[in-house]
Amino acid sequence: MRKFYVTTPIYYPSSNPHLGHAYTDVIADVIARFKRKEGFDVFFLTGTDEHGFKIQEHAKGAGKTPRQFVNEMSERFEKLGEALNLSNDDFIRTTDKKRHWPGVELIWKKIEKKGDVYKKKYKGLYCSGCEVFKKEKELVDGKCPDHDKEPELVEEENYFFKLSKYREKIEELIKKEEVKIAPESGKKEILNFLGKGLDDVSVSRSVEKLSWGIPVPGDEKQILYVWLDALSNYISAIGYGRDEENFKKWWPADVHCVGKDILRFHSVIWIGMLLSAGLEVPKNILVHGHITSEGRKMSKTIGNVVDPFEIVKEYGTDAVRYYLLREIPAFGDGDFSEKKFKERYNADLADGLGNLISRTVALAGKHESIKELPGEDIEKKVREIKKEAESFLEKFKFNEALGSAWKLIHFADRYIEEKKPWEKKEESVTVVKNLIYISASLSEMLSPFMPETAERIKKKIQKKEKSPLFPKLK
Ligand code: ME8
Repeated sequence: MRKFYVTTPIYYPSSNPHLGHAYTDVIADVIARFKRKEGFDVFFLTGTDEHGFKIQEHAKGAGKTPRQFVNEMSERFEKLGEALNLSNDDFIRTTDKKRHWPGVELIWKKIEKKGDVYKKKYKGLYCSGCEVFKKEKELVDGKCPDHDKEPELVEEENYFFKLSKYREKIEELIKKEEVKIAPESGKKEILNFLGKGLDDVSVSRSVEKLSWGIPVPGDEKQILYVWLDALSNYISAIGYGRDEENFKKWWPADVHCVGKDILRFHSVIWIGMLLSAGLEVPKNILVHGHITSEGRKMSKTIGNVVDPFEIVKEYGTDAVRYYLLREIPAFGDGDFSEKKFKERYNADLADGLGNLISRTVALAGKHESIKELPGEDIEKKVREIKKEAESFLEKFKFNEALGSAWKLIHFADRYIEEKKPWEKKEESVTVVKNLIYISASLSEMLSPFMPETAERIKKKIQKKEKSPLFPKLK
């Protein structure tokens, strides 16, 4: 059986999860479910990134120890996974000393042994929102544009990783698509960035400044940079440094799903670290845009967040999954508003899909059992549409794959209108048979996107259940 390893970023549990986190979760889940359906042995990983300044500050603000704080907050991200019906196989926490730390320590040792680590006095502007040193020219009015915050001036001696040494190799891997960045615009952005040269990066902080993290192996006075710690989750979770066999089974990752804000970390620093440690590189990096609200990136720091638990509670898991996958273009930004959400829900789920299933059930009710195969023309149409949807999914174009499924719904609606089975009794068996086949095919096509709905469609058709699939919203 061929393997497939898919990951989400590990989220900072600095405050409650919001709809932006839900988005990456859901797209990674669709990929995982789709690949399982295709017969792959899938490992789907998510988790939380629990060290660093940001967490240290937030814990302090909440009057808790970092340990207490992350235990409570990380659970909320796990709960979000449950609310979204994620099929993840694991949830890694970077504070897990047994499962995560050995992998981080091993990759550090490999990088050090390669001669790629050196100590240097350094002065720079640190944004704890990004957990990164910023260049003067990246600031707007002296502030980090993503976090609306002035970075802190930091001056100390720490360890540096010779990232510059790997610039050409990283460039080549991305150009040749050995590390394939989708979409093309993401690839271009990174090649453009690499084209300007690459600096070495600071990869540790003094323990007096930052105590909440993993100590540098062999130097207790320094704490590893949170990104080096975090990126290693992708190998630590599958056994790097503690279970070689399992690690070999899953690595390299088939796809890392990331928001565009963290593409550079994944396509430059992470690839550099892996090259230095002599490890294979991930095959794909799937970059998505941001969910905006009030025209700005939805973010905890900006404070314009939508609570995913609330909308799941109000509208149901699959309606939320559907909205995210359909309304947010796979590679661009997309806005969330409750008004738009309701419009989509009513038009596509209640009137579109729901109505087709209700009509099919109502028509099927008149016939005892229908076991024959569908007509050839219908089978051909369904096959074509399914193929189209699958090819969109292979390219991670989720909204377009759903568009194909809705093409089938519109086709079935037209078919009913044309055939008018309620008028021509003798033809109605054929029409119902075809509609049942279409409904079953829709259930299958939609299963990676809306797993519960897919099951409910099957049940409704089998049991001729009349209740609506998606009751209309006011
Ligand atoms: O960056 N729209 O964690 P984070 C869409 N811990 N996606 C969004 C989003 C939005 N408005 N806001 C967040 C970190 N995301 C690091 C990652 S990985 C080794 C370490 C999603 O909690 C998106 O995937 O800030 C983004 O990349 C991720 O959450 C960042 O989450």
